[in-house]
Amino acid sequence: MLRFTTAGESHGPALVSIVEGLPAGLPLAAEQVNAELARRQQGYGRGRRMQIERDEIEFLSGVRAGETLGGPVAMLVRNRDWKNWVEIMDPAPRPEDADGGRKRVVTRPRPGHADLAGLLKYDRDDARDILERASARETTARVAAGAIARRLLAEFGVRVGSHLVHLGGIDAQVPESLPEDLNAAVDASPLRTLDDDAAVRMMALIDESKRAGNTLGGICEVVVTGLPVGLGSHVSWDRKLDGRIAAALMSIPAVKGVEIGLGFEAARRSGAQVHDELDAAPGRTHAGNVQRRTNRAGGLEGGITTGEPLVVRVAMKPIATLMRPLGTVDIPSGDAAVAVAERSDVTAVPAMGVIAEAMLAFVLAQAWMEKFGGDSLGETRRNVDGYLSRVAMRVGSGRLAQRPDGRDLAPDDARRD
Ligand code: EPS
Repeated sequence: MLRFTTAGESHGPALVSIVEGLPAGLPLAAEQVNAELARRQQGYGRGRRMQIERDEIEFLSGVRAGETLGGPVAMLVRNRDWKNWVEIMDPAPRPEDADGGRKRVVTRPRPGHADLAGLLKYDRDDARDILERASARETTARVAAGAIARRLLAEFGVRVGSHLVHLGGIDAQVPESLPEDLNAAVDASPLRTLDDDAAVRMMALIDESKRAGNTLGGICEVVVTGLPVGLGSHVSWDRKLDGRIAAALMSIPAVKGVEIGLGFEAARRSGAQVHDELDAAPGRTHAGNVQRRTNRAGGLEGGITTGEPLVVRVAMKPIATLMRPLGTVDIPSGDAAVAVAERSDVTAVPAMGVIAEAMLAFVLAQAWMEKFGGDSLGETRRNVDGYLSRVAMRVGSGRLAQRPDGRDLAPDDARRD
């Protein structure tokens, strides 16, 4: 099973990302991971922290001479800001300090943040013990894991991209057909959107929100091309790929909604206006020689990929740290107070798109390895080729079906199938 875990606090010494279950022989260079980390650091509306950090990984294990070994890949990302936080985040007890090492204690929890629920659940007196881990800084380690997943998928022609489609009440116009290399088209844009006019208005809104001490949410669309039919499964709830995708994306800090294809809009339409009609499409082998006239399903039917592009929209609420803070209670006294105003961003929606790409890439790489397996990349590739050559023989072949050896099935065999 392909899986990953992360460790690290926002202002601690470093973040760690461990990816396990990769096949051996996958070409992998630190620069490929770092390129994704740099993309996550972009976006208009981020605060000063992003000027301090320059996120780069160091491989600690699992990679040799530019190839995976099949063992866990551990990656370290140092926090440059750590040097400013040693006294506050020191793992060691500090008996020499009058406050025992507990500086910048947070007792006025921010509405909408994990501060209060976490503090009560973990029985802490200082919400910093919660917020340092709840911080979206952790998503750096997710993007590092996702970069490896993306690298695996790229071996098979699968490409993951995203763009921002909404920010704080302003919609971006989305063209009828997206550029083939979506990220190449939007990464240079300060908001990662395809609509330059909307971007200008969004940036003005971000400036206005900053002056007002307020924050903004938004929506990104993530698009995956090159997937074959058959990842995920209809047979059990926890193998349905749409559910797994939604869970992974909903786990991103501040994400409040996920739509696949038409999403909520599908509930408002009739069946004839929702379901994608089929045409035979000889040669479109990855989709079983079929083409859908529309892609309202967003590339998934029955929890299984269809071979059409996977299209997912992810909604992020405004960041919970407001510079003009909201009302709260002071925990020790119970008195009315205003929430803590930690340094933060006005918006991180452009970065969320990159994080969503990473999480989606990881779930797809997991489904890929479940379907095709393989201890080495070569073995995975042979399994993929075998499956795709079978799928290529299906719809429109003029036959019922064939055996894996290529011989026609006799009608009785077909019945037994
Ligand atoms: C964050 C607050 C800010 C963000 C941070 C997430 O950090 P700081 O408190 O150090 O200014 O910049 O995001 C990152 C550090 C990052 O790498 O994305 C928060 O409270 O969630």
